[in-house]
Amino acid sequence: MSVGIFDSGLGGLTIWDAVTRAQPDLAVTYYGDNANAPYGVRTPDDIHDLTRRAVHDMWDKGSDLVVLACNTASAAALRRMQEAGVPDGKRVLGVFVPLIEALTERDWGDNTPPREVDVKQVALFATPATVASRAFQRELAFRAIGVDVEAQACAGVVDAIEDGDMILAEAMVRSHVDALRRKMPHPQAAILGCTHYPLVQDAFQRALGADVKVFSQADVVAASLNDYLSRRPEMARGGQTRMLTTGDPDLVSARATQFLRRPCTFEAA
Ligand code: DGN
Repeated sequence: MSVGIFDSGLGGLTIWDAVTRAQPDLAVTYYGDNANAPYGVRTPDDIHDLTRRAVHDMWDKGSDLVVLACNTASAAALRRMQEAGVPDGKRVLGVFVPLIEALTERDWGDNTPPREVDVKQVALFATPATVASRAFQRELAFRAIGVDVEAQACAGVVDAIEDGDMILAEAMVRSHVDALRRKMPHPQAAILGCTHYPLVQDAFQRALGADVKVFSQADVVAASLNDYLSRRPEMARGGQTRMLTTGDPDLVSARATQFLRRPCTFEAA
């Protein structure tokens, strides 16, 4: 069975890329719900229903462990799906907990009591939908982690990256960092809470300065998945690497190859 990586569209390919480079022998199924993308403009109920349907399809196709690479889907669907209960032997994970673990340098799965963390001022950069959901702050509060989070909704950055206009994307990053600094002048760490931002990570780091630790979701999720599978090897035995889409496979393959600058061949889901 392969490990599943789900995204509403192309963005999760940054995570797929980091995972497959970190673990070349791991079978990973990427699943893009391109027919229904983008999720960012949909209602939380709609995002939950679409995500739930796709995850069940991935479980049926042999990925017992599914990672929701999309922040928008994680924010709207993950906790609801976990609370509703997942079938025996199946798992669905999101992207916020690995980020929190990286930020606090500890594993939050063991219910040990909270402790003081060194980082106190955290900047969160994400899409307007993720910022509006406050899911990241909710997960921090759930674990009683006392850090100040200032969120900046980075309207336009995803579209500029998808259009391949990196000059515009980087200019937008600078302006969003300026806007964040007006609210929080001296963040100690920055979370890039969107699948697309690893592609402009250097621009974020330059705009924030070398003294701000930038957490890239792709690297963080790849490291966390590696750790998770080392403790549960049965979730990753066998299977094959493949890319599935609910959209038009030829169109999605061409756009994905351009987006990731790495050959991508999709099949119909
Ligand atoms: N995949 C989405 C995310 O990580 O927030 C970005 C794409 C979108 O929703 N427009």
